[in-house]
Amino acid sequence: MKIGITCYPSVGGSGIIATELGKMLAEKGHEIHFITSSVPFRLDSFYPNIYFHEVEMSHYPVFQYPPYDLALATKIAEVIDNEKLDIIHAHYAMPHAICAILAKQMAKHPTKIVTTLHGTDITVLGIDLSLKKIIKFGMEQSDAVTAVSQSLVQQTKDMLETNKEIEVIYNFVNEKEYYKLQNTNLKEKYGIQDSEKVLIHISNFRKVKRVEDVVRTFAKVNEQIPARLLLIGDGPEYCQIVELVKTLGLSESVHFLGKQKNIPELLSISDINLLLSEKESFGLVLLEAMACGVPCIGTNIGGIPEVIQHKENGYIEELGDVQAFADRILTLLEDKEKYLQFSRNAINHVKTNFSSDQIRNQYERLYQKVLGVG
Ligand code: GMT
Repeated sequence: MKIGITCYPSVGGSGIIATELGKMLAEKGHEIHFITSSVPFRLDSFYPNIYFHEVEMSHYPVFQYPPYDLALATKIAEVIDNEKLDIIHAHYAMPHAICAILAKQMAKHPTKIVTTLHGTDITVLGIDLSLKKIIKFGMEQSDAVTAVSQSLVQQTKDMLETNKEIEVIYNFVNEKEYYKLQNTNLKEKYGIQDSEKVLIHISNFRKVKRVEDVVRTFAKVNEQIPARLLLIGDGPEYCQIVELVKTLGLSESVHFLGKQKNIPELLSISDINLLLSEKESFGLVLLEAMACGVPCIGTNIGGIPEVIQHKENGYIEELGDVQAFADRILTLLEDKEKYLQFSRNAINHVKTNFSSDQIRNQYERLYQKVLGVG
């Protein structure tokens, strides 16, 4: 098949999934065309059947806002016709699915549109009344719609009041990159003693990620056992979190590492991963951590309970219950046998339910279904 993929190319779960899926489909012999504003950051090496089409913008002073969405729609239409694309896979309804629909109408070559909902388009934009109608339009006009969790399907149906069929296709992790690395000397580099436990949180530091709860949970754990907290990522809450860490007197034990590429290595020196969000349609970082054998603590929110198996490979507690998060972490870290069992369960859970082959096959079957082949 000839498949066009449009997504946000920057760091973030949706960009990672779109790019890794493109790479896997290419490995299976499909021809992949990324149509984005810049080269997706995970497209880091050469693949003979992956093409990149940059959406170019002209900056005329007469436009108050550069019309990126229209430029994207035009580019998609151009690529559909020039490359005779069978499918456009849009990651996010807003604006990608809407641009794809416009492009389909402009193009001469017939193509089908598959849209994947990743969360923020529905959970945030969907409640903005000025955008609700157009998001609903983008979704309903797509030939097939998928969502990354059952919870997101339900939320979409409730918020957009739609009967459109939405198939759950979970996220996956690239097993070639995400596994526990042995003999890394990272702990030494950060001055972490073998006797210290390592907690990790990875996010874009948006308010919804509740990084403050992560720090407060860590403070409670650190009162009982020697521990360190690795904070990976950057975003709007960063400065406030730095202040909080100082106020709590934790500067020596909390490491702000900013945006990092060596996530598997950082996860490999970590004992527990925390994702305490108030909105989360899936939580790709949970899969990444579990693939490296790191049990996770998460909130009873959105898709998180579909990823963490409570009392099997991690714990789910109510949003904001910092004491409960800390108690669970302490129980797990103080019981070596139980910890090892959780760690093994985590690896098996990812292999069994979120393997890249399995998820790629699901997308492939969906493409074939909308094309009426196979
Ligand atoms: O979480 C974010 O703020 C980034 C956003 C994105 O565009 O990557 O993540 C969304 O899509 C990911 C991939 O499907 C999911 O794992 C995240 O849970 C989802 N974020 C939210 O729902 C807040």
